[in-house]
Parts: sequence; C-alpha cells; structure tokens
Amino acid sequence: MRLFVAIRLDASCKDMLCTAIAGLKGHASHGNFSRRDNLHLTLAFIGETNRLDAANQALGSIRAEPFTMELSSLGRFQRSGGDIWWMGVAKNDALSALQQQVAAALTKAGFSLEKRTFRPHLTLGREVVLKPGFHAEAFGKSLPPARLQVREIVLMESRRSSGVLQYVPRFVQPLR
Ligand code: 2AM
Repeated sequence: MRLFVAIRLDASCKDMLCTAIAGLKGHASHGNFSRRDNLHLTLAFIGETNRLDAANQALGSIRAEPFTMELSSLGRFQRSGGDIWWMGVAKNDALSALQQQVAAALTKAGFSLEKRTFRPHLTLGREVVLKPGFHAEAFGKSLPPARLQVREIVLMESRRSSGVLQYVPRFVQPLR
C-alpha cells in the first residue's frame, strides 16, 4: 500500500480551495485538478510499504497540542509538462515542529523519507497550463482568507479505484 501522513481540511477551507481551483480551471487550457474530497496537506510521504502497523505506532507516538494554520499565497512549482499549482501555508512554527516530529518518528521506525526541505502546500492541480493573461498575484489576493484548527493528523492510504485517485484514512492521531 501507498501511505502518507496528512492534515485533513474542514469544509470552509475546502470551499476556499475549490474557489481557487475554479478560477484556475477557468483560465486553463489543460490541467489535472484535485477533487474536493482529496484536498489535504501532506506532512510526510511514506510511499509503498506493507508496514501499516509500524506506521500506526510511529504516528501514535506523536505528542503535540492543537494549533491554527492559515492558508495563504497561491503559488506554483514550474514543470515542463504543465505546472503544479498550490495554496501555501503562512509561516507556522507549530506546523514545522509537528512535521519534524512526524518525520523523526517515521525515520526511527525504519521508513526512509525524502530529505528535501518541507514546503507546506495544498496541491490544487497538476500539469496545469494557463492561457496567457492570467494574473496569479491579483487572483490570489482576491481569494477569501482561510484558517484551520488542526486537531489531528492522519495516516492516509493513496489508492486508485476504477481509475479514480482516492485517499483513505487508516489511522487518526489526535493532538491534545
Ligand atoms: P503533492 O500534492 O505535492 O504531489 C499523496 O500522493 C500526497 O503525498 C500528495 O500530497 C503528494 O504531494 C505527497 N507526496 C510527497 N512526495 C511524494 C512523492 N514522491 N510521490 C507522490 N506523492 C508525494
């Protein structure tokens, strides 16, 4: 199975992100946009493994208090076949500390994670090609602000069912 650790979003954050997706779609000549159900923030990508119990235990060892995070700053990673567009997260020490704790627990449990720096982002679409004349900065500023109370982290399984990408929660670790 393919696993990752994520923060799930509430309906109002998803509303804001879906507004952003609709705006991008309206200006796109091509794009593979995230489904509302799949919107999330990834803390750590584990990848293919059959060690579900070990991942559950690692997550179960996490100790952190709930915190608030703010979605901000529309951005993109440039790619030759079309860009990845995302919503970023405002600088957040609690989020960074949580991500480091999760990565350390998974590493200690024997999972090998990517070493690259954590850049918190919520992917809105991949392989996105926009028509000329799209003003990303102005569009980003037009989006309503969104905040999330983070009260849990979740071990998610990524799988395809009849060709549709689905993220299924396998273990929830509350923050308290
Ligand atoms: P992304 O949205 O930036 O692609 C499930 O695939 C989640 O794990 C996605 O949020 C994805 O981030 C993240 N992820 C991180 N590294 C990944 C990798 N090497 N392959 C696939 N997904 C990865």
